[in-house]
Amino acid sequence: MTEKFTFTLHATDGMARRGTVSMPRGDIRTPAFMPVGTAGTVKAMYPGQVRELGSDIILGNTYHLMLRPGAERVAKLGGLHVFANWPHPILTDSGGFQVMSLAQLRKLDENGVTFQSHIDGRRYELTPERSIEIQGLLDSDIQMQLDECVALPSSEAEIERAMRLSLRWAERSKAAFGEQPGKAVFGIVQGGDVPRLRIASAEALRDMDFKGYSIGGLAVGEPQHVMLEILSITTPVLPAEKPRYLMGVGTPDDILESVARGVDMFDCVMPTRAGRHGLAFTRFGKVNLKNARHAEDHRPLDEASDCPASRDYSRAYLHHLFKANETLAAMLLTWNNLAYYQQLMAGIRGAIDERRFEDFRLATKAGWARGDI
Ligand code: PRF
Repeated sequence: MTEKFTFTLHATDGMARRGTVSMPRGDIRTPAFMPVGTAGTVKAMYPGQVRELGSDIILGNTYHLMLRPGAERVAKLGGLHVFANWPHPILTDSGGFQVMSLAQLRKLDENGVTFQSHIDGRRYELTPERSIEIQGLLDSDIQMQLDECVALPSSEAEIERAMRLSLRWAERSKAAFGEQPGKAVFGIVQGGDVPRLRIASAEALRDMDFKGYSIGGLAVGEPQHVMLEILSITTPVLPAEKPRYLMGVGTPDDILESVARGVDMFDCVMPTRAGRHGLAFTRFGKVNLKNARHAEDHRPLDEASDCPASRDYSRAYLHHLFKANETLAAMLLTWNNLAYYQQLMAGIRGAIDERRFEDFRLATKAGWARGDI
């Protein structure tokens, strides 16, 4: 822990990096997976449980929290860490991405984006300055610039327009954030699936000297190989001594392949959302507990796991809980999935430390390929 936001690289193995982000509220061991706590809660999990699984940081959303309960109210109640009983680091997304996927009657111009709440239809405006103000009211440790993410496929002209706008918003976000030694605002690389635009975006952000860099605009409709090719050309442009965060990614395989291309931080609703819908992640791949073939299966998801959810409940029981629509179904599978994701990250970090990441990558993929035994 330090007074200032710092990033230390401990080891590299190929492009894979092992590091620590240090800040006043704690250290983040990288490569890191950040569970998504959209509305101030990692759904179906107690904060203490999320921590115990090895999460050093969770994510919160400007968009959801500004609508309900409101950023000023969270500030009055002591900030998001106090409000949500999570005293460790919190990263917040800036809101633009969620506005584009959730809000109604959106209007985007040079100044920012105006929209109607998906909850009560009220009108709001989000500018780069207001997004940073809200993230400050939440007391977020790692804040994101406001950006525009276009879905793929999109035309090159549209991708370039959004990327250039995001660069102008990066300048404004950084100016609004000012100097806050224990916190950071990250610039977000955009540029879709166009290599020259990705490189231009990463170079321009690099020259603005952010404390860390996000890679946005991926996992938005393109095939995995395209995402990985874009990562391979983007990370070499970013400064080696700053952390790199791939936004909204992904599956265990996406994470393994992105670490191999130099990414340090990840967040995704995959383990939590899939858990609520009956999908379990294990060392042997995915298991859909809603499937009738589990109705009389005595075996737990993984008898060798040290997570009670993975070890102490039969697949038959989990299947029953989903069929009966029981709350415990979502709780147990979310727990199993976050435990699996954090075990994967710990495995990745150990392998990079010992310079055996490539063996680890291949062995992990071989485990998934064995299928649901
Ligand atoms: N920008 C922001 N948040 C995001 C994304 C982005 O491009 C993505 C894309 N995968 C997820 N979350 N601000």
